[in-house]
Amino acid sequence: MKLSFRWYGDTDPVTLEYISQIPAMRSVVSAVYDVKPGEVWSNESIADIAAKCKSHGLVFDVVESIPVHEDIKLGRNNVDELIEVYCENIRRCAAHGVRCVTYNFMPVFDWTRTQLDKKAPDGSTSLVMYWDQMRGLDPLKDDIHLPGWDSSYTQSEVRELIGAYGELGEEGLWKNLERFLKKVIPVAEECGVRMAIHPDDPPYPIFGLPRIITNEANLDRFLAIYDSPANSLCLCTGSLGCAKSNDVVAMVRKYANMDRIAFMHIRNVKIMEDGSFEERAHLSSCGSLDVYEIVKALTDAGFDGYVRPDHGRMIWGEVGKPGYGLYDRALGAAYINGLFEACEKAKKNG
Ligand code: DNO
Repeated sequence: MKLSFRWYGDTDPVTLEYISQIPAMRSVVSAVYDVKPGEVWSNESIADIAAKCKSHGLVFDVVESIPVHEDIKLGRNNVDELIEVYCENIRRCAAHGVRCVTYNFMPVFDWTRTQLDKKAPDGSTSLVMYWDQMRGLDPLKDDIHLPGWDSSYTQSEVRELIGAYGELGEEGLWKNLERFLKKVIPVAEECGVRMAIHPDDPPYPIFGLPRIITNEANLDRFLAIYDSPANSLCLCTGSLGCAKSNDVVAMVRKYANMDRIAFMHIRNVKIMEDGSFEERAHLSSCGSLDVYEIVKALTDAGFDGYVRPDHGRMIWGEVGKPGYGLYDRALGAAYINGLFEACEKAKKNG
């Protein structure tokens, strides 16, 4: 596996120097952040990220994300033009060494939580989604903002989008995803890039919006649309794992054996009685997922893709971007390194 770490660019308080000091760290996961969805990334900006990573002994070979414009997901009139811009961004990233591009096909909102700083008894804080808080939120009425969401939309635009997705429905969204893949994947194949779709987080409808990258049946359907390693998954254990019905270990085993996982996001979640969930430390014993079994499934399959420790808690007084501080993600990386070393040695020794 290739160990990687997300970096939000020059303004990220977690510097490349710190990232490079994490044992076995290899790749940087980043993006051009000052461009809106639907615009072309400048070669200079991509080259600048690559050069900065290189100067710290790291490789910029994973992009997260090239965002998919809402008009592509909605199949609106300028969709072909927007898909062409998307393809151009893939070509440009590939020319600067990128081998994996992460994206999602979630309507309007990326990941959704109801609180970003829930305090645990030990004083650490983390992101949570509690149903009783969720029921009080209505994006049609309230002006809600979360760091994972595109903040460039005004509230009335959000309202309009929600209405349009309601009319489109799940099958309409599948159709638009298919149109996107049939144009984008051949370009990715040509330039040696693996596209990695991120599951919907959480993997069930929220605010009445259709969500389709949610469970095994839908992942099968997604992969069958274009049968190529360039059309792969970013298998986020925490996103899929917050629905009790998803057997994450079995999913990792199946898709790793098919060589359809390009990127792993590894983190743990604790599912509560009512289906609410809390993000926890990465260790199996801290949440509902068996992270050892997940890593074992990967090593059994000879997985050689990218892995990053996903969301950490805020610990040791760190202040920063929720989910993306240094300390707990670095502990996650150390844990992941340990699991891989143990599983790989056990496999070798039979
Ligand atoms: C959350 C992330 C997601 C992910 C996008 C991929 O922290 O895992 O925001 O980057 O969904 O497009």
